[in-house]
Amino acid sequence: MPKTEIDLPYRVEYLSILDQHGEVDKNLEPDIPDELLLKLHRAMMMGRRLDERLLQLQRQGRMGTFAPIIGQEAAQIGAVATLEPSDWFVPAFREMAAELWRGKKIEHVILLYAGYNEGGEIHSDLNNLPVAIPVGSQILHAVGLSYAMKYRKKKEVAMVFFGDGATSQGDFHEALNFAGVFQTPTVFVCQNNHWAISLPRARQTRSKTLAQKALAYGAPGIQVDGNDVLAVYTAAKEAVERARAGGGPTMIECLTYRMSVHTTADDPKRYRKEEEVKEWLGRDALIRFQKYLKNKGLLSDDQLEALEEEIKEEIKTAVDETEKRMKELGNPLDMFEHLYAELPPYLREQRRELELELQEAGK
Ligand SMILES: Cc1ncc(C[n+]2csc(CCOP(=O)(O)OP(=O)(O)O)c2C)c(N)n1
Ligand SMILES: [Mg+2]
Repeated sequence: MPKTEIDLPYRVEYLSILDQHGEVDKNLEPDIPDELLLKLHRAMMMGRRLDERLLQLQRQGRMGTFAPIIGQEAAQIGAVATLEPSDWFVPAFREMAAELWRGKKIEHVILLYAGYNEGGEIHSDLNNLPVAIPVGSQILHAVGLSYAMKYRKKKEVAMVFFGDGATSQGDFHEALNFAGVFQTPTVFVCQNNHWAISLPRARQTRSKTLAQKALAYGAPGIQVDGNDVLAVYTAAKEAVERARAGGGPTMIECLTYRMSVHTTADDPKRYRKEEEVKEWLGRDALIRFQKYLKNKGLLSDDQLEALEEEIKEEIKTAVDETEKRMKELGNPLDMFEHLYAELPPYLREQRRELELELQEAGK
């Protein structure tokens, strides 16, 4: 018997609609209402400007460690914009722009990164999971949520975000396998920003794409230009619609770049070349989208300037109000709450000791 080729049901496509020069492929251009296009743009701008402000606050010692999103605005907003509020949004730890889209307040972003419990408050009216620091752990949670949606015969889907590094975790593979077998309504959004702290994408896997990993689990995988909000939106919309219609999971690999530090505790100059960063500067997601909106007559220089002002003002008000609120929060004794229903004796002892110290210091 001769060897024959097995005809696999999926191939991996690459989707790019708005190139880095702002030129749009008319055949692929999605039909997005003007109002939504401007909303996507505002959300991307807000993500970038808040990111810049948070970095300043951290450098001034007014906030703790955080993971900047700069460069990844299109991958986040393009994907999350295809969800309904009743769908589930499951972030990793670098999705601030998407979190704001899903209703998280700037105040909560700052409080969380400044170390206040209140920043991690669960809002039961929002179908969002909190930030997940253990790499890849949230992918399982998203599959569990979407399995529950299917079990309850609801039409909701779960969209989960993770990085290129997370695809090396067992959790990622278990989650995809379960999603494939049980055809859960899950959309896996991999933000391949080319780095996992100091480990480059090439050291993560020998595979040509990350999207192809879905194929082994019987799910479609697509690679998109993650700095092209139109491409991300198009791919995510198709994936969400398929999941909602009972067609099972999809993985979307967004090719993007981590323009800044891994976290504010990192110095990328020690492990990557400046030329690489410069190359990606030319592929900026915001600039090309602004060109597109200007060409469509939806955005003028004056409107852009006014929007910059409006966003600056919104951030300033949020920072001022949050810092005012911080003065009333942050009892150090809070650290003993929420882990045990009843504190073990050694922690009770430590709590008492700290309480006395605080009293003595007049705090
Ligand atoms: C299970 C686990 N191992 C290691 C870490 C330390 N760590 C934090 S982020 C990170 C890299 C993640 O890379 P990637 O998934 O590409 O996401 P990115 O940071 O690029 O957004 C590592 C190793 C962790 N938080 N959790
Ligand atoms: Mg990464």
